[in-house]
Amino acid sequence: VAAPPARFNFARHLLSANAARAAKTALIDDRGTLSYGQLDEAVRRCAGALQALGLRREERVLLLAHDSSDWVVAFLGALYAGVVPVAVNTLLPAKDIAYMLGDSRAQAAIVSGALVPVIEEALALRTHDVKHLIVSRADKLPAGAHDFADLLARARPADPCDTHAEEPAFWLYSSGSTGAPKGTVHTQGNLYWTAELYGKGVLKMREDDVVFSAAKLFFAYGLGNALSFPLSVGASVVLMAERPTPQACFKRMTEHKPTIFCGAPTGYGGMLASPDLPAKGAVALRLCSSAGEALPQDIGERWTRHFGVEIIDGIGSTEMLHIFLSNVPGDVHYGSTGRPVPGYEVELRGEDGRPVAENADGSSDIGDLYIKGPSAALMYWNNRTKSRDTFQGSWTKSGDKYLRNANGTYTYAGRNDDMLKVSGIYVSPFEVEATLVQHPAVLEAAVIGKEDSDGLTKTKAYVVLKPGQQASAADLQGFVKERLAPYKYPRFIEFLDELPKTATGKIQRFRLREREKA
Ligand code: 3SK
Repeated sequence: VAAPPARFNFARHLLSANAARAAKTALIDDRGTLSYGQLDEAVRRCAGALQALGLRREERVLLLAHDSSDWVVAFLGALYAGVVPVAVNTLLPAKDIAYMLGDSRAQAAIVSGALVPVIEEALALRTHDVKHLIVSRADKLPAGAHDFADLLARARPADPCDTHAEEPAFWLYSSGSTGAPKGTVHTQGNLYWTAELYGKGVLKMREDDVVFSAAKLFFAYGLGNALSFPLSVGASVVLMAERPTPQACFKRMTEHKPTIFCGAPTGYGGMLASPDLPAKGAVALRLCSSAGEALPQDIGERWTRHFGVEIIDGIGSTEMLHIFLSNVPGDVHYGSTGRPVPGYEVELRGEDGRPVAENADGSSDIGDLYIKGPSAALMYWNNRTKSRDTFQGSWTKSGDKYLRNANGTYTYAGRNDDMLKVSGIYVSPFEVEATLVQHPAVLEAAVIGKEDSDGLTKTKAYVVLKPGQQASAADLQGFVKERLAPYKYPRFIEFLDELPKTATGKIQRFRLREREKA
């Protein structure tokens, strides 16, 4: 794959790649469709509108919005203008959004109408630099805010900013087991590399595809699936604002007949368990993709039996922008994550930092996964220590443990920190514990991962109540849901008289994990 030229603007690259497809449908969302011609006009107007508001190259704009064509226009419009969109998770509570506004020093925020209460709460929580609130699809516009559609209608289409392929283009926030979320700074060129290497190279996405991703655009996985990959080949994209419940996904699969569906293992498991699972003949799938957590073999096999299509399981990261280790169509090994994506190298390193030994049959021991490839982020914003730990020269540390099988495929062997992946999203057990102990009845708590019957990880909290205090599991689950993003609440709660601890008082989570397995 040829490298992008030194002066490269990804939004301009997409618009010119699709210049001859003006009449073709680019985006289908809950309100209607946008053709490639309309997308071109809207992106250039959005860039003009941001510039007219005074946003300058490299300044940040927060993007807190449900999936829709406005999300795509806002993201590409900012890139086109050289303004840096900071795409954030719509499930986060106001305190997390307030942190991201402060950390990024965003000068403007583009927000879905339904999320106005969250941004208003976030803006009131701490000092920020936001000078313009732009609302997409508002029923009622807050005082002083701009309506996204009106702003674009009044704007003059801009010329593209002559950005460098390697200049900061957009951010995504990545979470760790401790500390604040980290603003992961990606370049214009990184979107190109992932679209070429994975979208075209592995998934073989093509112009006649209709692509639907249950993973939202604010996740690196969804951003590739539903924006940079399909628009790089002139395909059509189905966007859905609501939560990806089985019913919501089935509705899009049967109405819009996507040929490619992208989801996470929990979603596949939920759909297979649903009584409403459509028949093979009611959908038009040719390929499915999975990431977020390792796909259990049984889920992959049952899906293929039912629909007659493969699920291409891979692993990526926010830091590498998309998938770097993957199965490929026609060569799927369920239960493994496949081989390195051409264009990337992976290395398994032992505790001494050196590559793990290779056995005579080509297999290896478990090691820490490192990746080398052209789509690595530049750094974590404002965090030199964690940047240095993760981005080590041309190698990026993933935080996952893997082993290599004799046939060259790789198999997931857990994390090397305490993070849990629940429904494909990272959850820090420490954050859930710290929230549980704020409940007046809770003395202490320890959170671990517990596999459900599909082999998927869910959070389980062990809780010790204060003497004489009462609280039910439902009380505690509700308490966590009110304070953290809803997916972080513990699905299981068990009450104990005391937690297992070391002589120095440290909680022994491994004992709780053993107890779970027993
Ligand atoms: O979780 C993953 O495997 C993943 C895949 C693509 C992009 C980003 C991520 C975190």
